[in-house]
This record gives sequence, C-alpha cells and structure tokens, in this order.
Amino acid sequence: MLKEAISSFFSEWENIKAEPFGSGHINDTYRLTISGRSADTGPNAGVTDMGRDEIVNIAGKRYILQRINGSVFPDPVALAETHLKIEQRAAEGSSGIKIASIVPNLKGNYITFDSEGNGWRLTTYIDNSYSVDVASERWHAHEAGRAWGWFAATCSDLDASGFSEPIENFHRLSFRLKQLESAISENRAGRRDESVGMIEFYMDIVPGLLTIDKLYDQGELPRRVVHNDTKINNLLFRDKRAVAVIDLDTAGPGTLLFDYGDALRTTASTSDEDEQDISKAGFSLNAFVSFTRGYLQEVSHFITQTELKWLHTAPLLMSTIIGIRFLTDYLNGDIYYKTARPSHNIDRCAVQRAIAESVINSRDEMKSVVDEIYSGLQ
Ligand code: ADP
Ligand code: GN1
Ligand code: MG
Repeated sequence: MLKEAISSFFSEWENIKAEPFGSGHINDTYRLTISGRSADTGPNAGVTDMGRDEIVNIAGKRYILQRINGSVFPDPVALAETHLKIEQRAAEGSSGIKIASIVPNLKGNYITFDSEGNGWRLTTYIDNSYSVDVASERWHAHEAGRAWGWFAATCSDLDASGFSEPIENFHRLSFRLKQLESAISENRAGRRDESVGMIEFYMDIVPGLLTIDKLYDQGELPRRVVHNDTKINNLLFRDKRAVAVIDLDTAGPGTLLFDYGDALRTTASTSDEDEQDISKAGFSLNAFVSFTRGYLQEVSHFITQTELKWLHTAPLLMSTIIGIRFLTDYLNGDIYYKTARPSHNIDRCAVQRAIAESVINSRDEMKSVVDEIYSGLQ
C-alpha cells in the first residue's frame, strides 16, 4: 500500500527511498527521500525532459508521507481541508515559525485513498529540523511556549464554526469519564482488579475538573480554532529555535486551555511519556514558568480574562484526560494507542498520574506565575 501511495504523488521516474519515521501513536509516518530520477542513470535515460541541473536539485529532497489511521480519523479529506486553511493563515504571518505544506497528488487531490481505503497525505519536510520527546533543556520550554502561543495567535481570528471536529468530544472530560466507566464495567482484558488504585485516583479528581466542560459549553471559555494535540514532539526545532508546528490532524474547535494544558503535560514533564521508572515522573515548575512566559507573550493581546483565570488548571485537566484515555485503553486491551509491551498503557497512565499529583501540589503557585507574567506584559 505504501508503494501505491508513493506512486500517486510522484511520477514513475522519481526514485524514492521511504523509511518509517517519528514516534506517533496513531498514524504511520514515513520520511521519503528522492534519490534521483531514473532518467539520470537507468534504462529510462533520456525519457524525461528535465535538465541535469534540475535532476541534481531534486535529489535529496524530502517529504513526510503519512497513512492516516482511518478508525481514528474517519474523514481524512476534512483533515486536509483544515490543514490548508490553517497553513494559509500561517503563511500570512512572519514569525519564523511555519506549518509544513500539504502537497497534492498527481491528480491534484490532497488525500490519496489506496485500494484498501486508507487515506494518505504528503507534506513538505522541514529541512534540518528535529523533534524531541522530552524537553530536557530550559530553552525547549520557552520555545515551545512561544510556538504554541504563535499557533494560538495565528488561529485567533479564524471562525471556529467553520471547522469540523475531527474526533467528536475529543477533550471533553465527561465523555472520557463515560468511556472509562464503560471500560471498567466491561473489563474486556481482565485488568480491572489490578487497576483499582489508578481507577480510584481518577474518580476522585474528575468531579473538581468538570467545571471546565461547563464553562466551555456555556461559551464562557471562547470556542476557538486550536491544535488539540500540542505535545512537545508535534513541534520541530532547528538549532535552538522552534521552526514549525506539525500534526494538525486534530485541529478544530476547542479552548486555549486544551492546547496550553496538553503542551505543558509533556513540555514540563520530568520524564518521557512512556517512562517505566515512575520515580522520574513529575512536573517541573521551572519549565512551566519558561513555557508560560513564551506563551503569554504571544497571546496576551487577545486572551480573555476567563481564559486567564483558568489557565493554571489546564495542565491538570489535560494530564487527567490523557491519563484516563491511557487507562481506558489498558482496560479495553490496548485497542487504540500503539503499544510495544503489555504494560505500556498503564505505564503511560502512571506518568500522567504523577504529573497530576505534582500539579495539584503546586496549583496556587502556578496561578501566581500566570498572573505575574501576564501583569508584566500589560
Ligand atoms: P503522528 O500523528 O503519528 O504523531 P506526526 O505528524 O507527529 O505523526 O509525525 C511524526 C514525527 O515525524 C514527528 O514527531 C517529527 O519528528 C516527524 N515529522 C513529521 N512531519 C514532519 C515534517 N514536515 N518535517 C520534518 N519532520 C516531520
Ligand atoms: C496521540 O498521534 P500522536 O502520538 O501525536 C493522541 C493524543 C495523545 C497522544 C499521547 C488522535 O497523539 O491525543 O495526547 O497520543 N492523538 C489522538 O501521546 O488520539
Ligand atoms: Mg505527532
């Protein structure tokens, strides 16, 4: 199927090397490198009307090809439409941060469906860039804050009602709670008894966080176009600067709190999301401060007072939502996230719990940090 997808985007003369790439949990990602044109050396020499200079120019050119997971994203064409709208808006700015361009196939369509019905998408490769799974250096956090703030500002005057929800109720805590409750009662993988401690932890903290669902439904927290998957490895860096925001599959309606909180649960995490040594897991207040400085600088001109008031609760909200999702998948027998070991999902859940625990202990301090940084920008 990979070959079929490649040949929809490139002419038969182009020699393409494909390698699996990245560490995403949902889609299959390949990095493509054009090694040259078969007309250059092979049996088709002379078939192309390309000059030698042009052949040299495209050799080494790279792309990212992704098979979109159809059971998670039932409408890949809608994802491409959203990508295009945001890409266009981002291109109007001049911040040094960009969004990889989506590239049409040879027929001019942005999604190729292979013979099995899988949707494939090609984007330009951001050259000389890299992503990190853990923000191990202080500047990572500041740059991540700046980049996600830039993204929020870029989308701030897009009308959210013109965007579809790629996955319904994606960050709705009450919905995630219901899914957890079903998983508990079905106990499909027979893992309920061993997970009792984890289940109780989440059942205890959820009620206090449901206010955010309500504020969002009542419109007190504005419905904006947001990214909805702002983990640190959805940013690309070059040298010591963030240069691109990637992975727009989940982009659509949401609140700023989703993006700010989701970014912090990974950027201020003291460990990898998959860490098995739980003593390493937790939340770094230093990283929180650096991220918040970078973020608020970008959003202070449009963020509302209600968003500001609740911003410090967002890391707890998002670590809880993701922790519940990992736990639910564990109880269901690992049917959603890619896993590499039987305990993978519960290990991930334990890391989210450790983050939630450290955040709960620092809530007041976090509120003061947000308020102080914001006041300093006025
Ligand atoms: P997933 O949805 O599976 O998380 P991503 O779109 O985040 O997939 O891509 C996975 C990884 O591939 C990223 O973390 C990044 O390292 C790399 N990557 C993705 N898009 C690009 C790009 N346009 N340029 C360079 N690297 C990219
Ligand atoms: C998934 O695709 P990826 O790895 O960027 C998930 C996010 C979770 C994340 C946890 C569509 O993101 O919501 O936060 O894993 N994406 C989807 O690592 O479910
Ligand atoms: Mg990703």
